[in-house]
Amino acid sequence: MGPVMKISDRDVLLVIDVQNDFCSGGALAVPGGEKVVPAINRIAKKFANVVLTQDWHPRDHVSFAPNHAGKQPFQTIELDYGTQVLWPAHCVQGTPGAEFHGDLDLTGASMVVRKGFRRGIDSYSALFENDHRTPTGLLGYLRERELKTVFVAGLALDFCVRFSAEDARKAGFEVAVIEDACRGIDLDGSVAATHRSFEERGISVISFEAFL
Ligand code: VGL
Ligand code: ZN
Repeated sequence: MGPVMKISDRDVLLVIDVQNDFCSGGALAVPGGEKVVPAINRIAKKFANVVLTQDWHPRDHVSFAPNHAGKQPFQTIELDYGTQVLWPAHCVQGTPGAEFHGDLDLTGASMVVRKGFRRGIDSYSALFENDHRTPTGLLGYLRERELKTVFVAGLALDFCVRFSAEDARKAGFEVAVIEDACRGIDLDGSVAATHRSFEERGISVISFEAFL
């Protein structure tokens, strides 16, 4: 049987944060994070447009628990843009943890978007930082390239994949999340909340096998 999904030149594969710190042994390891790599490599070959994101924080970043006296990872704080989860220090600019997983095949990617590089603001989404206003520039890229459908894969399903998919949908793109090419962190039911949100917003959830 041929592929169920016909990929067009207006489709883009958005690969979120497949970096060492989100994989086994990393500073903010997502369970099974590295397992997304073979699936992403297989489907990326079929897309004419592939964009990668790279979480890219300064060492004094506001989202790092060790930068807040008395705070532990996974506690939250209130910032002027809303509630912020505090994470272990991760994806520090220029460190091995911030590099893409060594087995990720980057050859077909046309664009790498770095995010989270401003000290005072986190950025889960590939399109807007966590104030929902500061643009990364990716929305302009997608529009200027006249791309229409955004397929999302990578890490973590319930944070950066979720926020990226939701922002792309809000901006008017068709959006499909390739569920088995993602893995979640799952804090306080955040994976279940992600699935409910995708359903409410008309974000499709598909399997990477649809492309094979
Ligand atoms: C992410 C937490 C902090 C992600 C990035 O890639 O989902 N999560 N920074
Ligand atoms: Zn981060």
